[in-house]
Amino acid sequence: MTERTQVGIVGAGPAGLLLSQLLALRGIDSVVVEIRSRAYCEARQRAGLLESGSVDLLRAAGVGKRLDREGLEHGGIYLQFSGERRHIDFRDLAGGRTVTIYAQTEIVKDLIEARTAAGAALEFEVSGTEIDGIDTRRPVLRYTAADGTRHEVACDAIAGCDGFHGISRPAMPARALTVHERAYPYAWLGILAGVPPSTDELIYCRHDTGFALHSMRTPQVSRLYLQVDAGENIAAWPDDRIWAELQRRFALPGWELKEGPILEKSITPMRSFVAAPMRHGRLFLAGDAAHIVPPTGAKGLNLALADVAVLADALTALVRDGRDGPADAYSATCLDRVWRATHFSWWMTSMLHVPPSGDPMEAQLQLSQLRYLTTSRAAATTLAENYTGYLWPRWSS
Ligand code: RFL
Ligand code: PHB
Repeated sequence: MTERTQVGIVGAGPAGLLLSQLLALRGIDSVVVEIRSRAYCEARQRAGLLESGSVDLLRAAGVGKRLDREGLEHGGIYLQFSGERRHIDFRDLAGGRTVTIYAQTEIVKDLIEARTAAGAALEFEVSGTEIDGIDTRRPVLRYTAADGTRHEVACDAIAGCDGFHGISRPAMPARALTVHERAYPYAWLGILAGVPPSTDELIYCRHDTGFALHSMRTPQVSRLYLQVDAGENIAAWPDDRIWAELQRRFALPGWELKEGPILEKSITPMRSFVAAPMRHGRLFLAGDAAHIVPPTGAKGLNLALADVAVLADALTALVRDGRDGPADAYSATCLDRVWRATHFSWWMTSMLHVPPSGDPMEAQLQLSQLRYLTTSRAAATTLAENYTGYLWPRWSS
């Protein structure tokens, strides 16, 4: 079956769904194809923290209603180390800017609902996704739909929003791409717990036995993470061991970590990865398809959404107005912000995690940096400015 659309989009994660929504606001049609089921996409536990630029963009995209009602606005974070917990006040340090807790699962649900209500072409459970002709003005997206029919869609451009393990990045000629990569010698064990958060704002904790993070999803559900060894097996972590380790790392006189049923647990490896350029011919990469950061800076989802704001403008100019300039600038515009976030995420990660070597020199350097951050306004401002979002692209609908 041969069809026609303006933009073919691979992947219905936050990047692909938001791109389809923003393009629709500009009157540009798209086809989104996704290998997983709708239920799987809506349940996959991932990010939870939005920069204010992400919140503004989702509102402008027309999917801000539930976010405004249910999102939890935070004006800072806590840094815990050497048995002390110190607050970093973003409102004061970053010109009133804040961050918002609203789960990626909820953003994906809101976007799928909006796209579906608009009658968009959104195909779940596809297989055999292929991209062809990216060096021409009429690239082709092929896939087999859930009902077994093979589709061929002629496009003006294709957006690869299919995450780190997708097919889009490998569809670019290897010689055209430069890859920068770093693997970290630890991983995160994350849990979702059916217990009200024990804190009003996130706690990033450096402990001699490893990093821990107390985040949340709702006033009833907590999200917590523990540094574990790279390659660790989840079977080695029964619930009581997880809580015992969380209790040990977060311990503070006069404060209690409340425990509850563990609803979900998983281990995530940590890596930094940047592939450049983010465009070849008529194929454009956005989000995790082009770059990965370790989660310590809470940047992955925010980078994906910001890429899409730039890409929606670039594609509007290219396919609707016949102007090449913004598409030509797309990769460089995004990579500036991507490298800032890559540095920030590496810096937060290196400052808070205990290397397997247990190097005492490293420990002293980390503690000195943490004391500096919590005593110098200049140092704290650097953290606040990056954490709340630096270099946000402008979006106007
Ligand atoms: P996604 O979400 O991976 O979506 C890609 C989609 O493409 C589909 N796909 C294909 N579809 C069709 N054909 C193919 N051949 C396909 N191959 C793949 C996939 O099924 C999927 O649905 O990428 P996207 O949209 O770029 O979004 C990126 C974010 O998901 C990611 O960066 C964040 O979750 C990272 N992240 C965090 N980011 C933040 O900004 N703040 C956080 O607090 C935060 N916490 C986290 C995180 C990631 C984590 N994990 C599990 C990696 C915490 C964790 C634990
Ligand atoms: C989360 O809530 O999942 C979360 C928050 C902050 C991070 C990473 C993950 O740095």
